[in-house]
Amino acid sequence: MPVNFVDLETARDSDGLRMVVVGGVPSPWGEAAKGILHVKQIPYQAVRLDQGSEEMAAWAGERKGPVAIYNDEAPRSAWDSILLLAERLAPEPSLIPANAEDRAVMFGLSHEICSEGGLGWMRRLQGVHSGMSGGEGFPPGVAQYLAGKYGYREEEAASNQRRVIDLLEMLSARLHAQKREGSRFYLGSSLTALDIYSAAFTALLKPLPPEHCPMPDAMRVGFEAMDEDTRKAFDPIIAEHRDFIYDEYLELPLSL
Ligand SMILES: N[C@@H](CCC(=O)N[C@@H](CS)C(=O)NCC(=O)O)C(=O)O
Repeated sequence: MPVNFVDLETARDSDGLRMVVVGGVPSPWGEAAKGILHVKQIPYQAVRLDQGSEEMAAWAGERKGPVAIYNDEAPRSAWDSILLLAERLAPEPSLIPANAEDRAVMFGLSHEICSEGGLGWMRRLQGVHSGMSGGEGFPPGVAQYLAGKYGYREEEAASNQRRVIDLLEMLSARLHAQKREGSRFYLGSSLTALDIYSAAFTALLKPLPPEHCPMPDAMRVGFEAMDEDTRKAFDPIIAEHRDFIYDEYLELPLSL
């Protein structure tokens, strides 16, 4: 079922789970959260983020997405807090390994994808850098806006690029090793939240095709832009894994 979008008043006046999400583009943090809720069949109302709305900021506590709000509990915006809430609301199917060591690996690798300094964060800064230096990244206005909000510093561009390459190589090496063991998942032989994070964050390198992911052309160019070395590090196995996870577990087309 497509995501149930409602307006702010409707969401605010409701109980249960509500989620503020970025609209119009496949924002990977939001798409991962939607994917987790879909796999667990947790019903929720979604509201598209309006960065200029004081009322929305007062309710959600910030001007970013996603923010998950359950009943009268405090809003949750961190990727891991949203995952833990989803596990609490619907323990099955579990997306977090029961074994402590596997769990540590799952959260560690997910951190490298989703947290500050991780793949998503650094790809965003790469798009900002290229958009601000006349390249093919985000359109200049968008790049300027994201630069101020997400800590862009020009002198860090080269180390940001190295981090992206390093993470892409680490993730693809793991998928290749798993494939040799006969598994299509990052960890063991079943789906974890890590598979969903990787699938969603691949949008920042190669968004799903327009029939599955409609988005403004200029933003698609920004999501896809990459230098030659980053392109070489983006092993096809990462997008193949993404296609497998979307085909088998997630919902297409995306509801943006
Ligand atoms: N809170 C998330 C990250 C949130 C985030 O980076 N949101 C971006 C996703 S593209 C956003 O809201 N962008 C739109 C904007 O800043 O206006 C986490 O660290 O787990």
